[in-house]
Amino acid sequence: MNLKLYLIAGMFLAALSSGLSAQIGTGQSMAFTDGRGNPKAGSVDPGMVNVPVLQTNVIVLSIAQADITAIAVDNVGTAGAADYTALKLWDDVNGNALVDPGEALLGTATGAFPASFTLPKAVTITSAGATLLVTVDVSATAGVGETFGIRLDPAAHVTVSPAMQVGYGPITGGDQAVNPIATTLSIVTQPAGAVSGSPFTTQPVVEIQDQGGRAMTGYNAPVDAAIFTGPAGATLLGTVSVNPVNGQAVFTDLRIDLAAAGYELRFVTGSLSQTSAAFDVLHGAATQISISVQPGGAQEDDPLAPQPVLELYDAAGNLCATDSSTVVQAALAGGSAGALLTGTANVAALNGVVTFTDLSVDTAGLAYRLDFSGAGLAGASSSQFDITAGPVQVNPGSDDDDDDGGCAVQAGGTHLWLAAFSMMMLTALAVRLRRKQS
Ligand SMILES: [Ca+2]
Repeated sequence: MNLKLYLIAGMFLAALSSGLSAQIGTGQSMAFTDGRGNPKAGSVDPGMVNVPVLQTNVIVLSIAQADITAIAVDNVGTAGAADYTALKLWDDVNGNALVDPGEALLGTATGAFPASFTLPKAVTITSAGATLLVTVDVSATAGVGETFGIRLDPAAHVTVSPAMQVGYGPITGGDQAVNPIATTLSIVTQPAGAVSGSPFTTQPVVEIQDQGGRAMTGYNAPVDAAIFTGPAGATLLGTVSVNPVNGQAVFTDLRIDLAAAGYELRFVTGSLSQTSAAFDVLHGAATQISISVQPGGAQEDDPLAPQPVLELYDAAGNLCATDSSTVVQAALAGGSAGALLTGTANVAALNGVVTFTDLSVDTAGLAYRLDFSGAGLAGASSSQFDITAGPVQVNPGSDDDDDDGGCAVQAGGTHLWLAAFSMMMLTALAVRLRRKQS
């Protein structure tokens, strides 16, 4: 075996020394041409990887196959070798000049140019040809304006086995200039914790990003926020236009007045925009009382008809629809001096509605009203109502139906209570007497 190789090598050297080198590979050649998608000049961002810079079609003529054993490229951009973090050679199976899943990495290269790819194994090219793609990984510190460009000189930088003529070329890809462009508005913090009229507890943060997904730290055009989805009449309050710092617009005091579910915000800067995730705006604490049913007049000691019904609202005017805890107290005002309000005067809200059920006034009079109050609530007064006297029994011994001298008989009221109290006292007395006797 070895002897055979030495013989071949010897013949090769002999051929060279005898000036017959042109005969090597005679009739056998390998063609390198521009690929269909040889990348055109474009923009890249520091830190981008697998940026296509050169595509070439390779075809073997006159024999079935050959192996590329080494391939090297030249830098024709302005970027220094150190800015090429890596050069990679790919088998671009689908010929689209992009690295796609499943396409094989044939070799990598770094260092000074011409850069030689380390080919883990010889790349076999058949007579059907192949499409090779060279990509660069751009250093994160590559400067703006630097260009990355690669040239392949088949004659000078491609080594094939068996040795044969290679052409054509050189083949040069398009320069990829480092030129970060604002391509994406990304919401890095979604708005959350919204209560009507109060700044969101989690304020949104949006970032302007370049084609590599990195913050455009020099971008300073304002980012505007607006309601994208929400009920009619809702208003986004606070500082709705923010100038980015280091590529990020940090909102600080956004708030929405109307409580509703499923709001979305829209952020816009220049031609870029992004819509937030949906969020709800809850109502705030109850601060206002609205009387939805005014109390009506009645006969003394009879239930007011109708009974008052109240609704509780927050400072922004939202019905406090989930408030089932705030207690409202009703107090009697106006009318006859000394009149008493009876019934359940302290009532807790149920889903923001306070419904009184058994209020009554014990004394006839004109122009009564009810004053409503509660913790954190601005007070409210009802409209006026009158209380009429109950039926009066004709009793010559009395000229005053409010007299409690026992001459007048009234339905209900203090007289009945006094009668009941007297009965209780009498009973107690009787029990004590009976105990003493026994
Ligand atoms: Ca591809």
